[in-house]
Amino acid sequence: MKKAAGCMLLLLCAILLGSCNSGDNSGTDGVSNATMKRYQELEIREYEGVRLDPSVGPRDNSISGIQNVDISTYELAITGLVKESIALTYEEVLELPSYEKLITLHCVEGWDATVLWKGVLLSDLIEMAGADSAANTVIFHAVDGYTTALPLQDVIDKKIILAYSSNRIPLPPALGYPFIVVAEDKPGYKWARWVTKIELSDDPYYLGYWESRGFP
Ligand SMILES: Nc1nc2c(c(=O)[nH]1)N[C@H]1C(S)=C(S)[C@@H](COP(=O)(O)O)O[C@H]1N2
Ligand SMILES: [Mo]
Repeated sequence: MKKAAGCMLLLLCAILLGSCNSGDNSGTDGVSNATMKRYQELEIREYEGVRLDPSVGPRDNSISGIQNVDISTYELAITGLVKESIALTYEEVLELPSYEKLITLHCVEGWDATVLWKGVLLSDLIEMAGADSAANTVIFHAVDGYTTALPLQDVIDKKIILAYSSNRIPLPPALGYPFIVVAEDKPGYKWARWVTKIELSDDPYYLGYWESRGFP
C-alpha cells in the first residue's frame, strides 16, 4: 500500500518535471540545452551538492534595457537621513567583509532559480554613514532611474546583501553590475540592479517605480 503511494508520487513528480522542460531538448544531467547556454564561462554550477541555476534569466525586463556601468567613474553613495553622506568606489565596497548566500527565488510565473550570491551587508554600508534615529526606510536608486525601497528593519534583520558576485563570477551587466540588492523573500521588482545610491528616509510609504504603478 505504502509502496504504491510512493510510486504514484514518483510518477506525479516525473510528469510535473517533464512538463517544466517541455519543448526543450535535454542537455547534461537533465538540464535543458537552453539553460546550459545561459551559464556564463567560469560560473559554478553546483554548490555543496545543490545544483545552481544560471544567474542571468531567460529575458530582460528592465525599464531601459541592460545598463553598462563605467567602473572607473562609478561611485556608490549612502545618503539621506544619515550622520554623514559617503561615497565609495567599487574597490572600496569589495574590501568590506563579504557574505555568501544561497538563495532560491520563487517566481510568480512558476519557476525557481537557485543562485549563490556574494556581497556586503547593506547594514554595514548604512552603519558607515550612520543612520539617523528617524530613518525607517531604505530607498535604492539605480543608473537607469529605477527606484525601489525596503523597510530598514527588514534590511537589518534579514541581513540583506548588496551583491557583486553571482555563482562565483563578477555580477554580469544583465544582473546589475556592479551591484544588485538580493532582496530575498521579496518580489523581483525589489531586487534593484545597477545600484548607485542608497538613501535613508523616514517615509515608510515611499513609492518606487513599480510601487507607484500599483505594486505593493
Ligand atoms: N535598475 C533596475 N533594477 C531592476 C529593474 C529595472 O528595470 N531597473 N527591474 C526589476 C524587476 S521588475 C525585476 S523582476 C528584477 C529582475 O529582472 P530580470 O528578471 O530581468 O532579471 O529586476 C528588478 N530590478
Ligand atoms: Mo518584475
